[in-house]
Amino acid sequence: MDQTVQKVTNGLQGTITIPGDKSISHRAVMFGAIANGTTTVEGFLPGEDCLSTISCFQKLGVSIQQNDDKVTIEGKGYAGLKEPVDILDVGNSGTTTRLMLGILATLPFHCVVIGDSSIAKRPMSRVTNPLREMGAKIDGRDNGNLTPLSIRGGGTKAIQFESKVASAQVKSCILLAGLQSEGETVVSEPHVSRDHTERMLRAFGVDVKQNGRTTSVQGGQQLTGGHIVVPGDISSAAFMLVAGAIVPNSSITLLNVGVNPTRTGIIDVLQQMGANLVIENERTINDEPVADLTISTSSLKGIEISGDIIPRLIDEIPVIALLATQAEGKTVIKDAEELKVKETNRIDTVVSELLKLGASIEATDDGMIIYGKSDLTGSTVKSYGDHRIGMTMAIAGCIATGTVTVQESEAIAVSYPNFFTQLQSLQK
Ligand code: SPQ
Repeated sequence: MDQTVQKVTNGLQGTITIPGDKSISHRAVMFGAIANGTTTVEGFLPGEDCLSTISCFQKLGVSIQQNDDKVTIEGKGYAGLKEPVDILDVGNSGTTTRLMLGILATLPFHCVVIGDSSIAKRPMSRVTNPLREMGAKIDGRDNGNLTPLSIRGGGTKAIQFESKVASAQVKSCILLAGLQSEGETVVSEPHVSRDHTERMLRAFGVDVKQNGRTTSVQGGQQLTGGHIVVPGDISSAAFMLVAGAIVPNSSITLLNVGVNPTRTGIIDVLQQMGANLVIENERTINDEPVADLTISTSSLKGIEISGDIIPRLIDEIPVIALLATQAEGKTVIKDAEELKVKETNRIDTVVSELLKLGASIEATDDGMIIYGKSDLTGSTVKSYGDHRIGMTMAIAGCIATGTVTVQESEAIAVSYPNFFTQLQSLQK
């Protein structure tokens, strides 16, 4: 589906409530499914990825009712999960694939996991290899690296695993498998990745130990259902934050944004570039920090983004690249090779599509270099089926002269189903 976006002439103004966090919504459903007792979720993200998680766990025999942002999960512990008759289709969701494999690795039955054409290209050996080491039987294309994957779990043993990549999906997968394995499972990573799994497992009554880049759980722990309130997704808010910073005469307030420090790299970048950003009403919900953010247009300067901050803003790099096209001077993004294994190779897709609009940007082996400030010109661009590329291009349309036509814009529903409605509501 093509979506056209016109240059915004009178600025973006107003207040919106950012929809639920995708990472936290997935985890609420999965942990509710393996917990004992009922879990109720409020603020759930009804995006396609999280609906895939619900559908997979329903196929595993768990009773789950979802109505917009409310979900009720009738957990019966691990014993409540049964061998599915059907394949488990994860759609476009890497989080569903990798976290669910961690749970399936401990269950004594057979499952087949498939996804869409993007999932079929994403590397799974980063989780299937350690899960095999723990004792799960896994096969699939490319020796178990690519979907479709078949898995027969059960009888797993704890592992001491040193991950080569800073990935919350890898860390969460191994910790989930560790919960039902004999002994203590320890995962370490090169930089700290998002810690929603650790925080939410504690809310479900699990003892999780964390020390710097190392996290561990003791096997044999049971989860107890409860009430989870999901904050707004800072990765979705990022598109509106960038719009507010670069569209002339804008001032917008985003309510209920999750500001977990493992996710707030975008805030640090905006502040370092000179954005006019106010953080208010800071509070904590279910052990997750939340705040309201107000951003207004300002002049920006280029910076270097590398090292420890990368996992804290990995999903925001496409829209940060757009932001950098409007900053004076050079912005260098390094240490971000992980972008190559997302829904698309996001180094290639963001560079190729911003070039079509007239940006001065070049790809590097581990990131990109952007030279600002450039005037962007409307053109036809593609999302390549990647929600974050689609939204980046739509925000570019707000400042480009003429019209930006975003092809395959339906991908945006993966994480931000009401993106265009909210963007429209900010225009006078
Ligand atoms: O779920 P999926 O498809 O992997 O989604 C993405 C996204 O842009 O929405 C990545 F493509 O987010 C990941 C994120 O990049 C969600 C996530 C999580 O919920 O644990 C962790 C990050 O991935 P990783 O591989 O670094 O662990």
